[in-house]
Amino acid sequence: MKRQTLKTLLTGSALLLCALCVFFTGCGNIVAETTEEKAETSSHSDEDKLTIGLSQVGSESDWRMASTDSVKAAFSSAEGYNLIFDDAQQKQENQLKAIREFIDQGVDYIILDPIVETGWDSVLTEAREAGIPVIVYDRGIEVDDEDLYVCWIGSDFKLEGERACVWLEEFLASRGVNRNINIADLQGTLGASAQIGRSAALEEAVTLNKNWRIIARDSGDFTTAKGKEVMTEMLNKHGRDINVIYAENDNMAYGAIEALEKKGYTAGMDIENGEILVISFDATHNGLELTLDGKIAANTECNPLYGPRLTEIIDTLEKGGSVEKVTYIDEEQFSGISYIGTIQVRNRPYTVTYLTEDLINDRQY
Ligand code: GZL
Repeated sequence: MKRQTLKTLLTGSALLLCALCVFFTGCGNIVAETTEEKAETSSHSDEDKLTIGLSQVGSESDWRMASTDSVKAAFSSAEGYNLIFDDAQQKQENQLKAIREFIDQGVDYIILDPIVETGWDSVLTEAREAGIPVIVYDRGIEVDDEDLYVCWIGSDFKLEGERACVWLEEFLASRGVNRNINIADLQGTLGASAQIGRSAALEEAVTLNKNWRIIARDSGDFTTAKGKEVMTEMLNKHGRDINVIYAENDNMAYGAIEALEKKGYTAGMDIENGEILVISFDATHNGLELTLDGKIAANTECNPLYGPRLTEIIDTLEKGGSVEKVTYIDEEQFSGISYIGTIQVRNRPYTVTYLTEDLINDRQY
């Protein structure tokens, strides 16, 4: 029997059974709610739902997709929100346009993940004049008047970079590596606070380690494709002179590893025997799988799960409470080797978690 005919027969029986239930129990209307409809049905009427305008950077990376999933789940209709979500496709002009549309629509709150730090003063002034509070998350902004936004919650990107570099120092010392460390820096989107912080940490580490040099630096825009393209150009120019790749996010690390393996090089930790050591950020699922395999030597987490953090901020504001102007989130660091368990950064210990498959599978993203 064709699958479709069988399905039709089963559906008809199910409806007949429902009709009989209604007849005998006299219960209300048959509301054949699909799972999705059930999910959309909320105890909140539309009027008392908060309308949130959220401007997202884009969909450039695994991290970004996890971030989007988190905010969409937290601000769902079932949770009592009307979410207007805009994907700016990594263009600031799209974010500016979206924010102005949110203002025109009279949303209750604007939430912004700013692709770059600057260029927000005018549009945030318009939001303030419209009486709409702005919450900034993940990446940071630089504005003349800090009162243009209620608060910022995000990562300390320079600390992430310092943790990555101190781990590298510890690793090289543990292996007795004294040769020149020639680093290819795959930068994120230029002007993004994640790029600014991670790049600054590397520059600082190079001044502190006399045998470290940045011999190649270019932006891979946080994407796999651009990371591969830029890494290919770097390898064409520098070849095996490069012995460390500092990828400022996992997707560029994926691209870089593809590029070096295509040239017959090996991503690994045995620098003394020609392997190229890759440092990465984000600690996404695929990034941690590569870290477990040793293709990424150390991966510093940048946690994307902002949904619950943002609803908590809005809940506090709605109750007339006050929130911290600046909140840094706690983050972890991972490696596939077990013998560097703690590092000292900014005069305090930070744990480096030894990765296992179970640990990776237990994570939320
Ligand atoms: C950092 C975040 C960065 C990630 C990238 O918080 O903004 O943007 O590190 C993402 O993966 O594209």
